[in-house]
Amino acid sequence: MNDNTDILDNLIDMGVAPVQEVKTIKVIGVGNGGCNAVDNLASENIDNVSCLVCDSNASALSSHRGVPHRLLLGDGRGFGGKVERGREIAEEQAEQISKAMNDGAKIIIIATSMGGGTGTAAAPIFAREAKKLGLLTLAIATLPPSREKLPRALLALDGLDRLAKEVDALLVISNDRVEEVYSEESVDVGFKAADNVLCDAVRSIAGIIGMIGLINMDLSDVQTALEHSGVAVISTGRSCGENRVENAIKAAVTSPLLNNNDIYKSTHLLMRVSYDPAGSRPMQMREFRQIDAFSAKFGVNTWVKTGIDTEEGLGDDIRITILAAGFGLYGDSNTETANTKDPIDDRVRRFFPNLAYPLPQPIPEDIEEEESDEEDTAPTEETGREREGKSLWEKFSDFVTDMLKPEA
Ligand SMILES: Nc1nc2c(ncn2[C@@H]2O[C@H](COP(=O)(O)OP(=O)(O)OP(=O)(O)O)[C@@H](O)[C@H]2O)c(=O)[nH]1
Ligand SMILES: [Mg+2]
Repeated sequence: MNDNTDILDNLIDMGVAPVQEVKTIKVIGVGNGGCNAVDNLASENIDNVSCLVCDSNASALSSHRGVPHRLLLGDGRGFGGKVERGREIAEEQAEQISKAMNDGAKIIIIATSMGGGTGTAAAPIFAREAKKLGLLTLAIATLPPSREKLPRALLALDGLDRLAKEVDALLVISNDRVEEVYSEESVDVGFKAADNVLCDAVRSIAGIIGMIGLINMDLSDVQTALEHSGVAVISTGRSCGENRVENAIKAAVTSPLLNNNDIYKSTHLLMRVSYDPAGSRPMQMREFRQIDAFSAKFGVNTWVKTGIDTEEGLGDDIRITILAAGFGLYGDSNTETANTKDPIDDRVRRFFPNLAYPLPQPIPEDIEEEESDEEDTAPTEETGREREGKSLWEKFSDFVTDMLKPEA
């Protein structure tokens, strides 16, 4: 990674405002899954990055010894999946949340696992407060595995929606996918791979904003690319050999854990190309053609910037960092909702492919009674979901939402 200390020293010499120990990027873990990921990241000590962990479970929070900045939500006993309670407490502590982010950082990256009471509730509130401070705000969220069934899936999707509305850019990782891709590995390796999506994104952004090269990119480029951008892929690939540029790009964009099928619908694309001039194969002009081939897959109106820098130690490898943003969470080309008749159905199918569907029988009692008022409408897979404007799915969702409401 490039070190810009010299430049900062010069600024001081020139009498420009004194440079404080301000880190441009602040990564915040919210809830158990998010804190674990940030704990992993903190051990990497990436330049220009500070970390904060936030949880409602005091003992879990104190276990993250590698992260000195911690914020406890509530009384320390956890929210036990009660998202309404989580939201209430996080709102009460909104001022504290805001203060914790207001230390000169310019980019906030929130890591969280959707589906529990803490991350689902508090992550959108962190994002909202960060936006109020005028900070570029990203989130990386995992979704619960299908085995945790419908109530948690719906809770997670609702949380994801709330989060998507507050952040500039969002990366989504499905735990089902992690288990599928790493099915032959230990749990530790699988979860580390999921955490590595966060590490990779943070390293990539820190690398781009710190780069000093033949063609530079900086914080403003990252801001332009990610502001109000919807879903993003931020990743790095490295390769050697004949088609090393093409292969490095492939490695960066085909991360099996990201829902990045729609990457070519991006509105913004930043590419950082790094090579070692002292290696036996410094980058050749003709290798730009491999970058062109990738760029050609994007629409003609995509805003594209390519930065190039050199890095000792890469040898004959080329490393490519890709930041592609502006494609929608639900496959459309902007952030908001899917344009389908039954968005809940659509999202469950998209994000929880292993969840038994259509809904398992029997249907909860109160819904069954409502259904039985209608004549000759024994639910079939097709018709049962779309009656009276409110689908069975939505009714079930209402039922689950009521069930999850905290007792008065
Ligand atoms: N990938 C990954 N998923 C996790 C991890 N920890 C929990 N999860 C999943 O994330 C979802 C939310 O769980 P937690 O993060 O424990 O929930 P929380 O935000 O702490 O909320 P409460 O404990 O309910 O207050 C669950 O579906 C878990 O299966 C983790 O370290 N990595
Ligand atoms: Mg927890």
